[in-house]
Amino acid sequence: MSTVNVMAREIAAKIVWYGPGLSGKTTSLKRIYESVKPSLRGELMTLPTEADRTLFFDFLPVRVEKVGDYALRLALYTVPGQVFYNATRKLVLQGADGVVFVADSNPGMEDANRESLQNLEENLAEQGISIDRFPLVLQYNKRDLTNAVPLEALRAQLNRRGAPDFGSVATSGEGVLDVMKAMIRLVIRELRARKIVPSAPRPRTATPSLSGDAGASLAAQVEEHISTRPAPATPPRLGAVATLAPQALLDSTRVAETTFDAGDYDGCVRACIETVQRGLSFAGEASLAHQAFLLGVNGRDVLDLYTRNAGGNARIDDAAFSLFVLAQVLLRLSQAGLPAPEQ
Ligand SMILES: Nc1nc2c(ncn2[C@@H]2O[C@H](COP(=O)(O)OP(=O)(O)O)[C@@H](O)[C@H]2O)c(=O)[nH]1
Ligand SMILES: [Mg+2]
Repeated sequence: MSTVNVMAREIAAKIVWYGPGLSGKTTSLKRIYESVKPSLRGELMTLPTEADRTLFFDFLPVRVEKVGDYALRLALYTVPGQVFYNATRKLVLQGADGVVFVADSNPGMEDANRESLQNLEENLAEQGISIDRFPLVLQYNKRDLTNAVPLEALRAQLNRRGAPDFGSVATSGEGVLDVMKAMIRLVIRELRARKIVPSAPRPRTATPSLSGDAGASLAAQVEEHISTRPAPATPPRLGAVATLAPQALLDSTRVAETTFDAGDYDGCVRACIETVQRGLSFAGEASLAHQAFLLGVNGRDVLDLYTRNAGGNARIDDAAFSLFVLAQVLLRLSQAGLPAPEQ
């Protein structure tokens, strides 16, 4: 869901690392994090479950080179690969501008690779996007395994379309940046092809493109930003974060998720702050920092959440961060058995 901030001359694009569980998505994002200059990157946020499998998503904001006059900000995400997390995958995939598909070269994973690619295709199709016309890069990971499936076989199974593809060893970092660079090139090509970087603001009467393909979300976002920003109607549904919410926080958690889906990032940040505040209060009468400490929630994240509210100009990464903090709080509350049933 690229957003263009004409005033700040900034474009934000969303890239998602997709693939079966344990194929190396989180490891890849960690390597990218390490190789981006600290001044250009935000914090890598991951929310692991106890078994160290990513429950929601990893999230890494990165600022890239200029595209024309515009700075490009990337929000990099991974999805949980396990079959039963499809609701989360759909949420993370929403509005993506590009996908890196991380396949596992382990011979036992051939079916899982194919199923995950199929799942990607279906989830994109639900958004009206054809995978054949979507910015896609394939990353055949774990090339270091002695019994790795030959590259040509993986290519034949997963890349009939001939998208850019690379072998990689995420644990050592080999190939990971090639994947990242190829993805950025695709995103920039898309921006240029669709004249997303406008030379001058367009008239307010411009109508969004409805072609439903890869660039539509980019184009629509630009139009939306330049025109009067109508709030798209989104049917209420239970998203990934809301599944964690206790009854007392369910409504405001839903608000946080639906505003995110609708692109109302300010609304999302506000709803997250309100819900986090109420959630933390279940830890007893204490300062915010003390409540966070008692629950085992990262206090710095909570404080950082409050800064995202300033200026009323929240971006997608602010909103994603806010949902991330909210998910942390809800997870800790449920682990602590709070709020107690009589509350
Ligand atoms: N041998 C090998 N192991 C890898 C490679 N990349 C990731 N792993 C291991 O595979 C496991 C799952 O990686 P992770 O990044 O958490 O997978 P995710 O579920 O896709 O996020 C971890 O134990 C990693 O150390 C690789 O290129 N080669
Ligand atoms: Mg992971």
